[in-house]
Amino acid sequence: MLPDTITAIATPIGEGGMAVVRLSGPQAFAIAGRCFKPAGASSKSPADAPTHTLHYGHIAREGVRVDEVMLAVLRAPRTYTREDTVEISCHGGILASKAVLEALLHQGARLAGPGEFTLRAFLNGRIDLAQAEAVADLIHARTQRALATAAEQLSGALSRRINQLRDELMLHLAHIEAYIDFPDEDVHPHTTAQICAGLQSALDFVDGLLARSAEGQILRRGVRVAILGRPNTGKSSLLNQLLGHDRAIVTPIAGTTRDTIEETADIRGIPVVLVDTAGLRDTTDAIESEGVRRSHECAQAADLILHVLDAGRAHAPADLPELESFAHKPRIFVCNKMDQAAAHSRPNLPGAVVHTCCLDGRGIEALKDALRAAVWSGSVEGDMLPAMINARHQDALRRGREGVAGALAAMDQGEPLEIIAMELRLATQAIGEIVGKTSTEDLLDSIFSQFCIGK
Ligand SMILES: Nc1nc2c(ncn2[C@@H]2O[C@H](COP(=O)(O)OP(=O)(O)OP(=O)(O)O)[C@@H](O)[C@H]2O)c(=O)[nH]1
Ligand SMILES: [Mg+2]
Repeated sequence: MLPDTITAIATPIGEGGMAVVRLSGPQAFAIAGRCFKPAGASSKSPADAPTHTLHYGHIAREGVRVDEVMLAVLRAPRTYTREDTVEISCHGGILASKAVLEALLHQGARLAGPGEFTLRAFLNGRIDLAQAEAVADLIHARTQRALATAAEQLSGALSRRINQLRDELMLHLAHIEAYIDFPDEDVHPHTTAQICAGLQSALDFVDGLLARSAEGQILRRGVRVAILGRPNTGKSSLLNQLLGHDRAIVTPIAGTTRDTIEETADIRGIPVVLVDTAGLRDTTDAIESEGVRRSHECAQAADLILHVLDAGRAHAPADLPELESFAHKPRIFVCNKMDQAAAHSRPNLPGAVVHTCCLDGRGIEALKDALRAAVWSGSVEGDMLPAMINARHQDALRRGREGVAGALAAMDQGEPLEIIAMELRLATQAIGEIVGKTSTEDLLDSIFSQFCIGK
């Protein structure tokens, strides 16, 4: 149990119907009791209230009524932090919730730091580190898929598999250490074969998780997709089609779009930041040429390029420099205006091609599929566990993999058992870091400082 009692406004700052102020720690009921005046027929003071009950009343500070509230009493250990917790639902709006918060601070609570409630949940053993990270992923999720994956991870899906892996590695390690303790005994070939098979399957499992790490990054950060091409090919029309509403101005005049336009869309569960750009051409117009410069800049920053071509026009020599200048990026060629009578097919495009018509939306669904296929790693199988593998997990998995591979190689080459044991110890330690079996204060700081206050 941590000594002090922390409090924070858990809802976003701003005007709203309601706000929630949270209070957690050993003094939660005493502090809340000094501020709360029960008013309902069955409302009680927090210290006398049964757990998981709701009470109507007022928050007062130095005898002055501050707000009319509903107060929830949640007794340890069945709470978010595993500590005694009070949640006060007060009126929304910056001042009302702040007044309630100040009343609690005045009675001896301390203002919580970012993520401190979740940190306590971790320190008190309710969730592990991978689950704590999933809380942040869940809050920041921008698509249904990201949300579902984070929820799965929060429920412990990844942690269970990681713990299982760690247990298996420890078991192999224990076996080997037993042989080290009895140097006269030779390792039975059957045991060696068993350990090798076990380590190999551990390796496969880690590789499977590492293969999903790109997915985690995509779900967390999204992908940047630049829509590029010659003027008037239908880039802005394409943006509007992908968004499902008329965001950008569309006209038959070449050079309509000057500034870049950025919008986020949920495409097949992936958060995609679409950037519409000015049509690429040589121009003497100062504004347009600045637009063209920005288009090139967008191409540089993008993860993927949608290169829009006018299917109604034959391949123009002017297209060539652009075809080459984006060749280093993953790209999809969008042959737009497929409805035009003179529509040409472009057989020699160096990459995936999708034909679209932005007037009636033909080909847009196929384009969404192509987009998903281009950014989602092909190596991932559908029935594998969904996981938000982040950079920290990735690093730990890589080190774990190195240890397991090292142990396997050492066994293969008949190296002393001590070497194998050392490699396995490194591996179990690295794998344990993912769920926080081994963690440092710096690491906890860096993880929880990314949370919002009140979580
Ligand atoms: N026939 C036909 N016309 C289209 C299609 N898509 C767009 N257009 C028309 O083409 C013209 C140019 O469309 P925009 O979306 O403004 O083209 P853009 O590439 O953004 O042009 P700039 O911003 O000038 O570079 C408009 O008149 C659109 O209505 C299509 O699939 N078929
Ligand atoms: Mg445009």
